[in-house]
Amino acid sequence: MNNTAYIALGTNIGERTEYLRFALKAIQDQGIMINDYSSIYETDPVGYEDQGLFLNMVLKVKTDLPPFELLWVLQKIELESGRERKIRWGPRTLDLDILLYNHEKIETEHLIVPHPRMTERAFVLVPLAEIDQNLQIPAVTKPISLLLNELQDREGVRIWKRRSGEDVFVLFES
Ligand code: PH2
Ligand code: MG
Ligand code: MG
Repeated sequence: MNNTAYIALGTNIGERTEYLRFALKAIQDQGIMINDYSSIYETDPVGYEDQGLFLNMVLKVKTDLPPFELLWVLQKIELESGRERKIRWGPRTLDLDILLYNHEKIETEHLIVPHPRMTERAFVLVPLAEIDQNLQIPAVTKPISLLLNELQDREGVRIWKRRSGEDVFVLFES
């Protein structure tokens, strides 16, 4: 497993925890190794505001998949969760975004890494910083902690289930 990627998970329809659990299981079943994970946060919707609250979290994974194959696998998992694409930034059963892939910069029609809006979104940066405060984002000089301090919407991101221990699935035990 030679590559390190960070993946953001989001869900705001139905049994949100079940969609997160489904995603984690499906990611593992694809041979992608979950190396670290954040707490689960409940977050106010950003962009399109007339929709339900999200659950968001971030994973650090190790994978042999090149970026486009990783994207393809994640999109397949989104579809298997029953996701339909109707409104941009609208409600979704499951959204799986590649935030970072090693230290690469990728700019293509279907995949942009680092994720173009990640530095503006507290629902991404708060869980990401929980995994690695000192993470360096390619082409961004400021450390995550400083980016976070500049964000207005941090109060829209509230801890919902705190991470504990090595095993990500402990998050789903009541
Ligand atoms: N995802 C979006 C748009 N807005 N808001 C929150 N709080 N969480 C999300 O994951 C999210 C969003 C588009 O992907
Ligand atoms: Mg997204
Ligand atoms: Mg997406």
